Amino acid sequence: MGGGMLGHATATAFAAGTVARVAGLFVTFEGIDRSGKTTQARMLCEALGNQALAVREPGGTAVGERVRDLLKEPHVEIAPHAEALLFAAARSELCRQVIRPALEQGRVVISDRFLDSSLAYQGEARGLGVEEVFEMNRWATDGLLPDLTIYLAIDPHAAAARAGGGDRIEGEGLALQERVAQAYERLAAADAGRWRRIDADRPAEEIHAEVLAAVDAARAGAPAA
Ligand code: ATM
Repeated sequence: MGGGMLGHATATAFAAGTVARVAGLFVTFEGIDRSGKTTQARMLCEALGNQALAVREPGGTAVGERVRDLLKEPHVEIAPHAEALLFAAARSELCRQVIRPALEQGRVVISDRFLDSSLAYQGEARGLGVEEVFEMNRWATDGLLPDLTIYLAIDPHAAAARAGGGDRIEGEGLALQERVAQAYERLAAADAGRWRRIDADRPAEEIHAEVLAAVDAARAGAPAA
């Protein structure tokens, strides 16, 4: 398994902000494959209406969508370092072209996955090291972090029983999803101010109500957890 979770010094420096905070609210959804992120991101977006902007990772820009196709292609072999760099390249474009401008206009940006996916999948599950992947992404994104990260927690066996899946990473099976789930648990526990852990093995409407409450709390400046 990869390096440790974020060191205290790094987490503190990043929380303090290397880049000035912008207006708006940046909400991300995280979780293993088939945890319901995409459904919940859509429901939140619909609930917020025009003030919301939905994005997905990787994707959302010309480069990002092409990188997405490459990363999802089942027959392309990609080594872990290149995989991490490709996700970060797509993320960098999305931050500069879409997310930051929308936040500066005061919108609520809702992203289906962000930097924490790279920490969990590439940093921890692929063994590249969470600190290393974090630093590389900090450079790629100019230090943009979500205001609120919703973690949809579900047992990997229960998630596997749900329909869907099938791309290159999803096809790697339960062992990878278990490592990723453990990584998410540690990341969420290490920064309770940003993360909100929600039990995802429940009806979508129940989860949505908790998501809305967490977003309201984040807007009011209250701790997310
Ligand atoms: P979706 O589940 O959101 O479609 O993402 C596709 C895959 O990309 C997903 N695989 N599985 N299981 C998670 C993976 N991924 C990473 O490994 N690192 C990242 O930084 C991102 C954004 C996604």
